[in-house]
Amino acid sequence: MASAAFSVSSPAASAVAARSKVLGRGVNQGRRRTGCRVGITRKNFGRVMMALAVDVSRFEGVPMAPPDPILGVSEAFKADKNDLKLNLGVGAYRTEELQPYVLNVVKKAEKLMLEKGDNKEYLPIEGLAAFNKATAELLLGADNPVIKQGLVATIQSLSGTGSLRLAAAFMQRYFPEAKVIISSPTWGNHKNIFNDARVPWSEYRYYDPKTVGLDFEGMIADIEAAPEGSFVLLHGCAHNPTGIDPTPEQWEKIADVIQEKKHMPFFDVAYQGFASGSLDEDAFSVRLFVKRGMEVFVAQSYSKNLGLYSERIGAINVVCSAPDVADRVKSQLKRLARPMYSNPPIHGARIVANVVGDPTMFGEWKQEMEEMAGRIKNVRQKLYDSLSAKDQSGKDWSFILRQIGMFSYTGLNKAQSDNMTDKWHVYMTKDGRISLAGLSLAKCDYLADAIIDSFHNVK
Ligand code: KET
Repeated sequence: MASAAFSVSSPAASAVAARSKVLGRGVNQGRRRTGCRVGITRKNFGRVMMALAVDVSRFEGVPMAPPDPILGVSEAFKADKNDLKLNLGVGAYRTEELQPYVLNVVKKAEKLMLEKGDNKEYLPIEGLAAFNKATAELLLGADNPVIKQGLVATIQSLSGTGSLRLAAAFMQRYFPEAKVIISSPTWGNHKNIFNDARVPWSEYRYYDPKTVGLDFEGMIADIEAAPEGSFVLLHGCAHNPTGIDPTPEQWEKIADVIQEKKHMPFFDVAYQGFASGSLDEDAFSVRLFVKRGMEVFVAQSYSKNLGLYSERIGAINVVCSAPDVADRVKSQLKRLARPMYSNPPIHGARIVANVVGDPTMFGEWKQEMEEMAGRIKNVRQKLYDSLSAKDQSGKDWSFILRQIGMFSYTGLNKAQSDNMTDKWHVYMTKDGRISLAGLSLAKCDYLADAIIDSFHNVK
């Protein structure tokens, strides 16, 4: 006899009951699959009234999670068999032939590492010392006084995401009253990170659809209106998804308001060197805040600028007002990391330390970074040219040229983005973002056709 109704109170158990009913799963069937028995048997004067024993998985109450809005796009792309398909979803650099790219300098560093026969011992909780030194110096400038004075607590963590998550855990523990304000829009995972760390967040205005530019007044007003002592999440450069950054003058004003309101600046630096091609130029915003003597959080990633996506190499830096504060903050970051993932992986850390520590390789890296940034700029220009030549409506596409970094925020809405994928096999995120790093010059005309069709023919 298959399942029958039984009375339970928890939602998970109700889901079990409902699904078992639908599935019509038999007792033995369930037991074979799961080996666990869930249910109740009610007896009536020695006679079994209903066969209520239902064998189902203990995970019956676990619903299917939706695909990730960014990484899920790559999965959908892989499943598409059409030759025209184009993956402009995830921000990952491709060559002009649309192939993944391992930097030559990374291969060189790996070869040296192999020859040296480095071991695979555990790293300390805070990571590789040579990496931590290199990463803080890249971010702040090697001769920055805050480094010399021991004011920076740096912990190697699991790339940008893991570093943000560690900082969020720190916030939750030591600033339980504080909330973080994030730009509208922002990288989708920011919300997940703060949600999972139980850090409340709200949005500040950033993007103005009318001008396809920065809503600077809105941004300043919202940062000003946030409760004193809020954390303000800022994209160090190449804002994701909009590709719109404040000007140096605007950064000064943002710093003014944050300082006045005693907020805590919290930078996400995932694209240093990728926006302009220059590591120093792209660190302008962070260095400006540090120069003012402010305490600052900065999460760093080497996924994009060194192409180390799957090595999960990055860091969280906390610039503090005194060396003993930095020591204490660092000790607590280590304490948080230990039960989460114990200690970070060594391979990517060694690559970064070797590349940055060797003047020849450092030079080669900068050159390759410039080439990558340059290829994206070329594609950006070509896409604009194609759109302007093909679109007869008179629409101004020049916002594409004003955006920087890996992405273009096209302004296409969800239905239009769906059309891009369903009709044209162009995979992109549903907020209208396309990764120009996944586009080639050869595909610009095709993409322009897809965008024009979606923009004008889909509401
Ligand atoms: N911050 C920003 C702003 C960002 O765009 C990414 C990645 C990260 C942090 C984290 O990268 P990590 O590899 O953890 O160091 N963004 C691309 C990939 C992703 O969504 O994970 C993207 O937006 O496509």
